[in-house]
Amino acid sequence: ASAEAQSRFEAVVANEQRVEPRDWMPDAYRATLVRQIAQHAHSEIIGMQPEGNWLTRAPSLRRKAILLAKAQDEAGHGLYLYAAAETLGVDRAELTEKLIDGRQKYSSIFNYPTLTFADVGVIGWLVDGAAICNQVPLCRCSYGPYARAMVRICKEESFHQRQGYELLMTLMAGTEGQRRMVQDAVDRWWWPSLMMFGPPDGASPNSERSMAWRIKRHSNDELRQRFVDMTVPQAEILGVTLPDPALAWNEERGSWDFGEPDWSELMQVIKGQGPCNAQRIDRRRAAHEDGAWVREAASAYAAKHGRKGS
Ligand code: FAQ
Repeated sequence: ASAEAQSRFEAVVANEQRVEPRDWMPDAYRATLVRQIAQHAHSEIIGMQPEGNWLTRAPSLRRKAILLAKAQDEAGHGLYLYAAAETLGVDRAELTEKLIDGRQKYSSIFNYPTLTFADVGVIGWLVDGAAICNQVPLCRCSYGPYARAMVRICKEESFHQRQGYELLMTLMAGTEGQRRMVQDAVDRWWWPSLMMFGPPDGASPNSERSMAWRIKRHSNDELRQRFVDMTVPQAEILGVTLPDPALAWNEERGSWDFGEPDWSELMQVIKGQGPCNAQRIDRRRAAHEDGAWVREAASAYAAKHGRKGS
């Protein structure tokens, strides 16, 4: 690259403008974006599975319609994100192959099982809540197509978070058994939700460079703290206990102190040894193989259409 292209890129980033697909960019910047956007897209697609487990067993038609709409939104988010990745010169089919071969990652959180319907509410409240904390700053990411995709995704995530909270409010106003079910789901999802933000800053090899490039705007620990501060008052209103004896208001910092997540568990799950990793990938692979005829038909149709020039 010419020195001029390099300095133009640096100026765009420094001046809070957007880098666009046809602009020159460093190879490592492109590779970092492909990595993060692909992981993010894969997470949305794999993330439909834990909730999908409850689609046929939702307790009412209303709850079923809501859950179906949420899962459809997630499919849409996956598609916007794959489209954003394609503007960087990678092929969607190749990204899917890498996911099902285990060469690319997706969020650790989707490797935990959904044992009761309260898990659907807790995923909305905590998992979508964490996703919002992490993703709102990505609306200001230096890469234009990713930043723009995040605007719409965040609006829908906010809606998902509220549906989860409303579901939990309803359960908490129910029977003693329903309240216990909510507490049990909170106990199981709290720590994995904190792990969604990634390893602690000292063990996060990508953060520094991603922050310098203004892909990430805050460190993993900063966002985790923001999530805890946002969630503690919501837990109080809901009437559940967050399973962390170290949670305490820190007057000096104006923030909540909290305990240390089990980082060895996060590393195990990222390496593929979480409770549902194998099942999630098997299901994704089967869906991909079962859909081969649809892709073939769509390609044949596109080829025919292209020849006619219409
Ligand atoms: N799970 O150096 P860092 C959703 C990997 S929300 C798995 O800190 P970075 C909505 C990391 O990739 C979930 N892997 O990495 C929804 C790296 O490995 P690599 C998706 C993780 O990139 C809700 C290594 O560890 N959201 O889907 C995790 O600077 C409900 C070292 O880590 C996004 O993807 C983890 N938790 O920071 C859907 C948001 N943490 O790639 C359905 C965009 C770290 O070098 C239902 N992504 N790793 O091989 C990001 O903000 C960042 O990529 C982080 C990680 C913060 C996740």
